[in-house]
Amino acid sequence: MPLRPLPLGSTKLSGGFWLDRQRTNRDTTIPAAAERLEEVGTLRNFRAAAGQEAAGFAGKLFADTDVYKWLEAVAWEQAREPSADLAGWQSGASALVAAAQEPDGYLNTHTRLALGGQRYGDLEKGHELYCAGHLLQAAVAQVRATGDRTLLDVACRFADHLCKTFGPGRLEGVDGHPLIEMALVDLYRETGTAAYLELASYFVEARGHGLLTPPGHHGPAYFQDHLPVRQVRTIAGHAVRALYLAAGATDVAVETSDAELLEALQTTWQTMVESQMYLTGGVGSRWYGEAFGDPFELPPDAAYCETCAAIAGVQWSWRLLLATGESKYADLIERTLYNAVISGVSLTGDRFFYVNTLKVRADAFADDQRSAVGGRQPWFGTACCPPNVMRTLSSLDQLVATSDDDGVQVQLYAPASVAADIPVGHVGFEVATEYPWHGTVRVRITSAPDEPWTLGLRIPAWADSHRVTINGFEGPLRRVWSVGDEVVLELPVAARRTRPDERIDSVRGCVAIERGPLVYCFEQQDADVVLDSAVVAAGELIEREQPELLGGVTTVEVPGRDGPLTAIPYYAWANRTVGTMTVWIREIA
Ligand code: FUB
Ligand code: ZN
Repeated sequence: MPLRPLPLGSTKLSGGFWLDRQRTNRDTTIPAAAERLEEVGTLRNFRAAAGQEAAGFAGKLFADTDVYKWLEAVAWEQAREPSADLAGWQSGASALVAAAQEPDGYLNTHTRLALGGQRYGDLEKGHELYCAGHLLQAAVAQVRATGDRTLLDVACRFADHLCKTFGPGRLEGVDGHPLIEMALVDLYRETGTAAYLELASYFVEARGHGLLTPPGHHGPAYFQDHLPVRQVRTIAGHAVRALYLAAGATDVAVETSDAELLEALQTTWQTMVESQMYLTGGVGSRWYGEAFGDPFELPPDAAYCETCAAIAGVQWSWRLLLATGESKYADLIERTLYNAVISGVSLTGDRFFYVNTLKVRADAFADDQRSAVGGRQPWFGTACCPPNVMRTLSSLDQLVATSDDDGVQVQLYAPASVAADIPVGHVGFEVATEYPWHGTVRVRITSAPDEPWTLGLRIPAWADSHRVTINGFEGPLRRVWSVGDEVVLELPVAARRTRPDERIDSVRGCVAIERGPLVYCFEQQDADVVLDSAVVAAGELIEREQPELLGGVTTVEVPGRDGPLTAIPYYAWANRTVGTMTVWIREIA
């Protein structure tokens, strides 16, 4: 792999935008989830499956995953900073999960409580391996973050059972909802057990051969069973499924040195970015099937952009970044995190968007709990998104930097301390910045060997210029560094206008405002004219730092035909009132 992730704990966010969000996640979101998981019966399902309480199954058939994703967040949080609450949640819920496991390693509370223990009867819709996948991921997080092997033992027993059950000459099938592929590779990396990688590889290769019967009116693309993964060039079907599969297939390609598969995945990623992705990094333009649309089918008002799909996109891009070293993947991680992911949770941390639309019309009608028109919700009947946000924020430090044999690369700009062991020795540095509000990034070397190494600084594709100085002078970033050396990167975060591809008919003739990595939007409450018919004009974009607004943002005033309009960062919309909102706005030609 060209790039490697840094070991857990070697990168620590120390302030700024993302640490604020991590604090809210830790102090509000994760504790609130502990209450919700009890209130709605998700934890009780485990007690009932373990025979500790008499109760029927509550929730959706994949509800176990809500506990697993939350446990994953709890684990990553403890790596950031242990606490008695976190430790208590971890030991309590992990013991419950272990108690619910069956003697042969199988574990699924829905199967036990609602199906009388009947397994694998509905691979299309049953989500049994999807649930297993989230358990495996939580287990890997737990042992890495805390050293606690409770879930890892459960996960390995379950994975061993899966290896005995699935594969050529055994049960030949795949799960309707991918995820197990990525999770098995994670478990393989943690344990070194080759059978887990082999099973992941089997699941990737078996897909696309019509093993599944599509549900309802859907076709096989709904769960990516229309084409073998290595033949896909345009991503299709249910967005979360498609992206988890792509991430897992990338893991398999890397671990098996399968260049053909990796190339197919890179091409598919490129097609997605060029033609199937919203400006926010959100994906999924169809409510029907929660699915990708055709190329350039990107209606802003009907956007689905599920929070989980954005998170899955980050996971896939991270894997491709490591596999190729190409910074366009980190660019998309940044775009998606700042926009499509973080819009999924309120500034207060206790309300969530499932759907991250790019436009809400006046008098829009919320006929679905998932609709953004109703504002962020405290929880959902299908509660996949909230705990997915939690684990993403808790593990964000891990995306800040990477390393290779030549040095360390800063991938996300945030106040942080970074340390890494590279072949020439131990390196360390501190990053200070007010990114994304200001474009100055200072890196101060705190530890350096006597040999040359390269400090890599990603230049985002949105930056049309940049300047780097070392101790005040321009020069190469490969050198023998000394403790105290200071590198200053200047990125032009000034507000800019972005125009859509002509082929996206629903926003043709419109413009969007971006500033650094942030996409902006207009809310009716900031406008004196009716937003649905507002038109913006040429002229200066006026930026205003507003420390008291929405947790501290920079707004952008845009000249309009009928007076100026104020734009706020998209992630912050619907945090005051919920009303008309738009990212794209008509522009006078
Ligand atoms: O099917 C499990 C989860 O529920 C999916 O990932 C989401 O899209 C939602 O449909
Ligand atoms: Zn979701």
